[in-house]
Amino acid sequence: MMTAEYQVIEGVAVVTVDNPPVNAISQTVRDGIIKGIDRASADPEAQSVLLRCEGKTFMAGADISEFDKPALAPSLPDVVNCIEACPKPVVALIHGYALGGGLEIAMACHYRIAQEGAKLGLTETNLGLIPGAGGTQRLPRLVGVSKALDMITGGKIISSEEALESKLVDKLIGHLPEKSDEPQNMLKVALNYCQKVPQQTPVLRRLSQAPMPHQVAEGVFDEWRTKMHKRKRNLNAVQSAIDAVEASTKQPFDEAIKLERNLFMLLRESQQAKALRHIFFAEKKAGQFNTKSVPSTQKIQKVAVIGAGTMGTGIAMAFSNAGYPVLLLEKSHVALEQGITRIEKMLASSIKREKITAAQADKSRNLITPTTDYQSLQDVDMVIEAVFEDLEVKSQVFAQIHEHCRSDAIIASNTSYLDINVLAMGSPYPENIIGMHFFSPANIMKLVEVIRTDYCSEATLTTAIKVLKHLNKVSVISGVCHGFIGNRMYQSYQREVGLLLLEGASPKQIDQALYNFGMAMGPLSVADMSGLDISYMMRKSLNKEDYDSRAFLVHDRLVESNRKGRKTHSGFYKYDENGKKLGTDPSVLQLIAATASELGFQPREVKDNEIIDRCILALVNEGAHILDEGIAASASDIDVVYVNGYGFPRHLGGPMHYAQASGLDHVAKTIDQFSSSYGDRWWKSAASLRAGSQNGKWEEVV
Ligand code: T1G
Repeated sequence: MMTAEYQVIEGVAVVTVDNPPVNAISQTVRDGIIKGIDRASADPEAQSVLLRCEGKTFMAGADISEFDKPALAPSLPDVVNCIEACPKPVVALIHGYALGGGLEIAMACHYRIAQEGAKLGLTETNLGLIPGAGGTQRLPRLVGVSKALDMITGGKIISSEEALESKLVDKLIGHLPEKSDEPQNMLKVALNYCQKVPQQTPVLRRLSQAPMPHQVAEGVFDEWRTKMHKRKRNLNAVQSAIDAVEASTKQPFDEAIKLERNLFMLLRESQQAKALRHIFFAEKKAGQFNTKSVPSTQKIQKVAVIGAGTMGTGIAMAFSNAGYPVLLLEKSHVALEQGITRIEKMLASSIKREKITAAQADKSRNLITPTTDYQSLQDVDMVIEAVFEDLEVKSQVFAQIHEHCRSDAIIASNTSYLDINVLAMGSPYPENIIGMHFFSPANIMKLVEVIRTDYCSEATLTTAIKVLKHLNKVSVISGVCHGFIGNRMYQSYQREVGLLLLEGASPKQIDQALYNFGMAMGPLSVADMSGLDISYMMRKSLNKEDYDSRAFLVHDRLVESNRKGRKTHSGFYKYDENGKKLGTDPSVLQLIAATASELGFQPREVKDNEIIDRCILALVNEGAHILDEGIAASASDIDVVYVNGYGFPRHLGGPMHYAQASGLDHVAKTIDQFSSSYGDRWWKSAASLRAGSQNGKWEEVV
């Protein structure tokens, strides 16, 4: 398969890139484009050049999988310079995505036309990089400094309409009536455009020769640095991107481009870039599994959600937002009404945050049918149960579902930690039973743990994952254990938090230390936000010997005195009536001290790095046990769970990648030290950790 074809049509040299699935700019593509441009330059039959792509999209950026290998010539800057220097006008025809290096190539072209619906962006900072082929220099010359800073620091993707408005593209091609002939029709319009552009390319169309972008007020760049320190804290690439854009306003192109390249090459080798590449590919890999055969998948057209509480309504909206008709079933009209009110609030909030339009909200709302009648389940293809987190209650609901559903309907439980095998064993069709653990808010969070019971068929598993892909979710397959992957690891993380409190660290110190490490929120703030009573219930479903009860005695006593966190305006912290944190509650510090004394802890000074090591390595060690038990298929799957479900810093790649970057041998030794100093059985290091990186379960995805 050619990756860059050449043909002349009506005086236009058409260079076509064809590298499915996203026309990533691999070495062969770079080489092919240069060969095509050189040929067009010398071809007397060609008065202008059209650069286009086959398939679903224009170039979606450099080939990320090449970044961990030695750089191969020609480089992307070589391609960009060749295009811009072409003596004949070069036009880029953009459809689908023009991202990263793909947009940099388009900006090296002298003209850009885009199909309506195309999306454009310099997304490199999402990968811990900056544009490395002139993007930080050409974009400000096209759209201005502020727009360029916003796009590059945010790694933002903009619409074709916004691109036209900001002069990033010169012309839009509407979706043509004959959809089936669209590529040909698009080509015809583009050829026509190419035949009309001036044969002599105006100098300003070569952006490297265009004047520096308009001067901006002094201090603008420092304001962006401050803003991004907050919004994209710890991400080095964003600060480098601001430096490179600032250089575009203060140095000639040829000098500033050298700074851009140097910054790019430094970032390319950085741990953050490696971690972000890891998690990018890990998310693509998640949800895939080795199948004995190509399993059939069931067509899912209509779903039902049982339970209209926070989770049930969020799940119902996740489906209705994706265009599925949803039955929302509750046991009483009062509960149903409360659920509908909750949905209205969520829709209003999504509109306010410009996540959806009012029209989309109407469409989604109209797809949800409230009911209290189990008879209405008879024609649904999939049911998701999201009732009270109690196995007995769920078993009763499953019995009612089985009474009214078709025998081939897939039935999922949204439980976040209970033994779904018990529900499957009680079913007449255990092969149709699966877990779909959505994370709250279910209409927003991308992560879903798909729990494969001991009885689940491959068809059921494949169908569930396919449906979740339609919901734009990231699925991770988990086996059955208490808490599955995420919550089981989180229990070990919170155990260390609880012990550190008893040893003398304050709630504020623990939260601040882990926030500074990069966690989205400190663990005690998270506990207050989600409700201390939720984890209290989870612990009550365990046998006492299955967890370190000392670590949770303070949590339990808070719940038992009705201090359940933000919802009761008091937990580890105090909150005002709007839920705003007012600071540590002094009575909680007294409770911690009294409990510590009762348990025989001698308060001591605890250092921040001990807090980080114990909490993060508790995650890693439990994750390694989960890996060894086969509950998770790979270390990268565990990373996907933690980055998408628990606020683990994306630029560290997830807990398992973080351990690998720290050195598994070093991590195993540290855990063994914890085991000897704390003596308890919770620090038994996992076999795969002790085996070190030779253990195949830890292979990196890139
Ligand atoms: N390189 C290599 N593989 C890529 C790729 C890329 N840039 N983008 C996607 N893939 C793979 C992906 O792993 C998956 O593989 C398949 O293509 C389909 O992807 C110098 C340095 C374009 C919006 O950040 O955001 O240019 O799982 O499932 O949902 O300045 O892919 O099938 O084996 O995501 O339709 C900048 C990253 C690079 C774009 C399409 N580019 N890609 O989403 O498909 S850095 C990006 C995406 C750069 C220059 C710098 C999305 C997409 P598999 P998919 P999709």
